[in-house]
Amino acid sequence: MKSETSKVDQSITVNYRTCPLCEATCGLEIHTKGQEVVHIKGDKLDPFSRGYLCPKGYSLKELHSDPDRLTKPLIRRGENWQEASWEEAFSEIRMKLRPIIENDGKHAVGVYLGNPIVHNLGLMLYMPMFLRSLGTKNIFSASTLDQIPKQLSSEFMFGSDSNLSIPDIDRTDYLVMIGANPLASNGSLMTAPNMRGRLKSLQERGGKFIVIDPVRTVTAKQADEHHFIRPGTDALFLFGMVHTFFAENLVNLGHLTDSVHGVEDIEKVSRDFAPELVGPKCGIPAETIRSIARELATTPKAVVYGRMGTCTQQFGTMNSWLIDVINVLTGHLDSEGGVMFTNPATRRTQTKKARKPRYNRFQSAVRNLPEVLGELPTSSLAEEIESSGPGQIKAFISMAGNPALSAPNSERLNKALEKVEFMVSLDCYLNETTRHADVILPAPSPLERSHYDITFYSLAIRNIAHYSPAVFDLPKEHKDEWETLLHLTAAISDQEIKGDITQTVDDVMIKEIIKHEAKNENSPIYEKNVVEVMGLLNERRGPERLLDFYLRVGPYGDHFGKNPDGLTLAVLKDHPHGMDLGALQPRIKDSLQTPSGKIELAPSVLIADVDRLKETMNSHSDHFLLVGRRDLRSNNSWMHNLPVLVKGEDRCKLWLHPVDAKRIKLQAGDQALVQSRTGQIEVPVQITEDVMPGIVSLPHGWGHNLPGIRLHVAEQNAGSNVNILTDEQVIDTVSGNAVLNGVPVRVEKAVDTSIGSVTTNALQEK
Ligand SMILES: Nc1nc2c(c(=O)[nH]1)N[C@H]1C(S)=C(S)[C@@H](COP(=O)(O)OP(=O)(O)OC[C@H]3O[C@@H](n4cnc5c(=O)[nH]c(N)nc54)[C@H](O)[C@@H]3O)O[C@H]1N2
Ligand SMILES: Nc1nc2c(c(=O)[nH]1)N[C@H]1C(S)=C(S)[C@@H](COP(=O)(O)OP(=O)(O)OC[C@H]3O[C@@H](n4cnc5c(=O)[nH]c(N)nc54)[C@H](O)[C@@H]3O)O[C@H]1N2
Ligand code: SF4
Ligand SMILES: [Mo]
Repeated sequence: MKSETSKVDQSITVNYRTCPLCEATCGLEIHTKGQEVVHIKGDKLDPFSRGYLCPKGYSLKELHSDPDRLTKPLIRRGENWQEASWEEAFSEIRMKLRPIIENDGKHAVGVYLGNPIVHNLGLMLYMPMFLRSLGTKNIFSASTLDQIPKQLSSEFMFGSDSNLSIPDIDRTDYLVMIGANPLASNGSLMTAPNMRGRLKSLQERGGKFIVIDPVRTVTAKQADEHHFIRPGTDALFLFGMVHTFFAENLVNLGHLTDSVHGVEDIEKVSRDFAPELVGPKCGIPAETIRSIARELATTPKAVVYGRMGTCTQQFGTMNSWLIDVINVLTGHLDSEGGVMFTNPATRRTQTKKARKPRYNRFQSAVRNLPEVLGELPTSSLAEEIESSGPGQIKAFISMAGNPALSAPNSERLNKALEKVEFMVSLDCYLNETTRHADVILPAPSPLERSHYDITFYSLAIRNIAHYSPAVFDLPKEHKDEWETLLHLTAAISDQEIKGDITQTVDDVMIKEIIKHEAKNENSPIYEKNVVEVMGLLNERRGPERLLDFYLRVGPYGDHFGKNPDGLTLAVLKDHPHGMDLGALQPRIKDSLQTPSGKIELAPSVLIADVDRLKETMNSHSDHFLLVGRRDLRSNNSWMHNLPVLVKGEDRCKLWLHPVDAKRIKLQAGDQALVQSRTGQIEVPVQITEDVMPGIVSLPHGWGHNLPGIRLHVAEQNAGSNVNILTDEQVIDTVSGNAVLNGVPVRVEKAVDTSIGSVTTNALQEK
């Protein structure tokens, strides 16, 4: 699987490859010499990123050569880790997992799926089969620490969570950005490299963008307007705008007039939220709310976009819903410069069969929380491990996830993970989560696997397709993760599977997928013979064959001969810098999958939730409210072991407004003791007017000071884990999503500053 290359000099090979680290999908130009990376820069010929990259793109060099990165399976033997062969590791897993499944049933196995899965072609393509064969309802993921509210509101409104509305930022003239900081995060649910450049272009063409955030972020500083908002009050702000549309006769569905259900219901519920009433609660003057609403309604190309900050709070689903309600009421949904639906190259043809929302089909055992899109809230993971009784999780599999740092009340989760009878991790590090495992299966370096951003091209602001071959051959003794998933599938199976698993199971799986597709009367291969299609596919196994299949039946595909000039994997390989398939086009009629065939503007579950908003409207608290913070050189919890990303000043600091600092007698550099219902940490203070008074901010993903980890660089600069403070009991009750922002905390000067940044709870553990 050597990459397409062009020779610059005798010894250097130039490889073109999409960066798999964040949602921006930048094209990289990677210079290698033998098995070493010499240099990484942005690929100027990539039609999407045009040479842009951030410091993390460059860090792939250090990630590839990180001596702490695992390359061999590890099996726990008493207190020690033993390197093992893959055969030993899989047979250990089978020996320990099968009895648990046989005695306690399939739901006794819990799974946690982490964020890097969506950046990994093999894991994305092979995970559904693995989860189906496991059959557990105890599936948890980073989605319920992040965007599931948006997925759920889209499932209700548009009939599917694959219909996420994406802001058309290259063509809009007016952007209201709520709870997002793309200049640090590089954008989310809005795949677009070089956000700084794109936002600048928006301004240069006479447009305007407004940021609504309790922090004056780097993005807010570039914006035309920034308004501080009190954390957790976005739904009031959004309802204030909806109210204004109706009160001032600004509703204009435009081209959507015949496609919307429930406008009257929205009008009715919005009556109680006049800007004059909600303004003081969210800290934004009524007149500002009205004027933003007016500008949104009267600018032909305008859009509201909300992200992390709007999802990870108690009204996450309501916010996600109201954002799309506003885009619909102003006629900006499915319209150029508004929010649009993508048409990715691997999009599956819909069966046109409308289905009910995938919601609340089962509940969690302890708190009875509703299932959302096949999974349960990660905020309930610890209790599902702790509480004995039917459905208790006894065995646990973590895949590309670090919930021991990423999930709320991580102290409780760490204790719970100690209790599971048997745990397997698929990961590249021995870290805060995988230290609890009994078997760790190593993931290859990102440069040793091929790549195609199946997820992010479905969230991109243009239709893009870019296939990257592996930069380095995978060493023989290693396994790519799709192979590992096939072996794991075999390991949990009730019958022992003999022979070459990566051949046999892979063939069975793809046959099933083709058979299913051939039954869909809207598919270009409807009623086609499965064996014939198999014969026409790329002769490779694994992700390449499956990707080729999806590309060929997709909207631009060759449709196995019906559209001979169409897309195949071979065509993509002839475009090493990637292909731009054009700007987003209106496609609502083709996208909607609701039973009514219309946009459901007022889903009953969401309308019913409005009472909860009213109940909290007058609540007061004398606590500080803690919000999160991302930094360009971070990637959640797992890249702090790379010197290029952690050198320089300590970034795990508590931001505090000068007025507050004076009041509680804290000075820059002091250690603050921060306490919440769930725990306490000590962190150094940074005083800044960039946070709203009453608000404090801390980044997540730090706290690399736990015993048993193997992260030699990260340990030097451990920082404190903010999720010791976040509360697993406080959730968005509709989606079960974690509340990671607006967490009530007390802040005071730490008594003993000699403790440094070590968390007090971690000290107890040591
Ligand atoms: N450098 C870097 N990039 C990343 C990541 C990373 O860790 N580091 N993580 C990746 C991941 S997994 C994701 S999901 C994306 C997230 O990408 P973004 O959504 O852009 O995430 P953040 O930068 O956390 O921005 C969230 C903003 O919400 C604000 N906020 C907090 N509470 C509230 C509130 O109640 N209301 C409002 N209106 N705002 C609020 C915060 O102050 C913050 O500025 O980033 C991705 N990219
Ligand atoms: N307080 C607070 N908490 C947060 C957030 C916040 O803003 N504030 N953000 C939340 C968000 S948006 C998210 S998405 C979650 C992320 O939560 P998680 O997904 O649980 O955490 P990550 O830090 O992304 O951990 C990724 C894990 O995958 C491993 N890994 C990396 N690459 C690969 C690979 O290719 N294969 C395999 N098998 N493993 C790999 C890493 O070593 C690491 O163990 O965190 C959430 N937690
Ligand atoms: S912005 Fe994201 S995709 Fe681009 S180089 Fe940085 S981490 Fe990679
Ligand atoms: Mo995320």
